[in-house]
Formats: sequence, C-alpha cells, structure tokens
Amino acid sequence: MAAQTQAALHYPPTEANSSFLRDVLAGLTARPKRLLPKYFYDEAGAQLFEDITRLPEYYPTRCELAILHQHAADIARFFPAGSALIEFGSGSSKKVRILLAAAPAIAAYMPVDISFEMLVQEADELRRDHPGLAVLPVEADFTQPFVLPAAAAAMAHIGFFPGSTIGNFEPHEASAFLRHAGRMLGRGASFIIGVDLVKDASILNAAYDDAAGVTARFNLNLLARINRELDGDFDLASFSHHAFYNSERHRIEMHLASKRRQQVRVAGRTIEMRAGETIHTENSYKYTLESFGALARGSGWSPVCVWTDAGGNFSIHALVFEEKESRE
Ligand code: AVJ
Repeated sequence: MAAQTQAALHYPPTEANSSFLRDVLAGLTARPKRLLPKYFYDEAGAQLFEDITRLPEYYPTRCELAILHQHAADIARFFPAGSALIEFGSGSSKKVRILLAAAPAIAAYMPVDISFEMLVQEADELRRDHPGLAVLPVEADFTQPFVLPAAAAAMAHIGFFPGSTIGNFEPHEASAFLRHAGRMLGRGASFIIGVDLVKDASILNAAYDDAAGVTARFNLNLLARINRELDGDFDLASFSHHAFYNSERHRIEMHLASKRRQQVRVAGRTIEMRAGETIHTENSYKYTLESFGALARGSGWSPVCVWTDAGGNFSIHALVFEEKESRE
C-alpha cells in the first residue's frame, strides 16, 4: 500500500495513467504474470502496429481490406439513409473510408478510440473529404461502458469493429461485449465485425513471429512503455518474444520470457522474475465461421451475412440485434 501511495506521488493522476499503473501492478503481481494488450498502443506501439500490417507474413489486414474493397456495396446495404456508424477502436480511418465511399447516405460517423490525438487528426481529414457527414469522435476505452453523443440519438445505429480486435477478448468477454454493444446500439441495429479465422498453425505462427522481428519489437515496446511512463527499469535485452498458436484454445498467445532470473523495478515496486518465466501479453482468438456465428447468436445477435477473402483466411460478419425484450 505504501509503495502505491509513493507511486501515485511520482506519477500524478491523469486518469489514463492511473489505470495503466493499476493494471500493470496487478498484472505483474499475478500468477502467471500478464499485461493487457490494449496498452500496446502508445505512439511507438501504434506505429509498430502499422508496420506489422505491412509485413508479408501478417495477412489479416490485407485480407480484410480485400473483402472491404470487393464487397463494399453489399456491406453498405446495412447502412440505411440517415444512419450513424459507430467504429470501435478506430485508429487510422483507412477501413471506414472504404465503407463511407460506398454509403453516401450515412449521416454521422462516431469513431471511438483511446487516442485523442489520432481521433482529432482523422476527424479533420474525414470532414474535409465528406463535407455532408457529421463526424463525432468519442474519446473512450470501448472495453468499458461509454456514452454515445446525443447528436445521433434519433438515428439508426450501425456498429463497425474491424481488425479482429474482438479476438483479444476471452470468448465470454467477447460475448458480454457483443451484448452490451447491442443494448447501446439498440434493437434492430446492425454490426459489421472483422474476425480472423482458424487456419494452419504454420501460417498463424509466422504472422505473429515475423522474420524481420517487428512483432517482437511491438511486444517488447510494452516494457519500454512501462519504463517511460511508470518509472520502470526493464532491461529489454533480457526478455524474448514468444508467440505460438495454442490449437486447443484456438488462439495465438504472445508472451515475453525472462532470459534469466532477475528483479525489475516498476513504480517503486520490485517484481521478481524466474529464468524462463513469462509475462502473457496477448491472446488473439481465431474463430470458424460457425463458431463466431454461434457466439453472436448466444449474445443476442442474428448473423445475416458473412464475407471472406478468396483464400478463406479472414471474415467479415453482418449481425442484426434481435435480443428479446427482458421481462424483469
Ligand atoms: C489488432 C489485436 C487484431 O491480434 O492480430 C498483431 C494485434 N498482435 N500482431 C492481432 C497484433 C500481434 C492484432 N489485433
């Protein structure tokens, strides 16, 4: 407790910084040790992720963009005139631009992201390119409850959650997220979701452990971020990137393994690490078309359409929210 108080004095309370501190200390004192993947995306991490999307081994972004380009008109049938599109974790607006070009009757676009700078910059560019569109950015962590802008309250809502970011949730968390999103978007709302598919382990392993070592740098940047923002002293050279497909659980796991027994200081605390002990930094769940459809149905949504790329590597699902009214 005393160490926490001291840390709070060292790192005065911006709200975002204090939840980062709390989550990091909880994760590094848990067994097994873990860190949350949402913290990968500081400025350096967001840039490294951009680099990942251009790697020859990292197929998801290319496959999803191919689906969006090929089926934009078909997907846009789910966007009624005058409706509002809400994107969860927008980052760069490259993907939504493909949909907006195919759906000129959309009235509002609400990107939800934790990075305020990114939101403001992308919003300015979108307003320039779509003068008739109301661009209403929401600075929020979409893994927590948040409020949509009142300006779009009367419009029909469509959710957009590309990138297979839903794969970062445990399946039960993904289900809870879908149900909450449905209640927020409202009965009759549609949801367009990108979902990476189960495939040969060698393809998955290569996508998360690339030859150029970019994914390793992306993973290690989480320790660098802790050093920068939480007064940590992680020696990055004494950790190695481990990524592998866990076929029983249908997920890629990423870990940072300590090469030796060592002590690390973070925000005034001492963390002990055994040689070979890992910090689990990410799960990226893979679904089949059937298993994702079942997850959606179990969360109040009806799957109505699904598109895949030519190689069957990646999928985009269209869901409609049809949860029965509760009688409580
Ligand atoms: C952005 C979460 C979908 O799981 O493929 C890429 C993140 N991690 N390489 C993914 C990631 C390592 C990515 N998501």
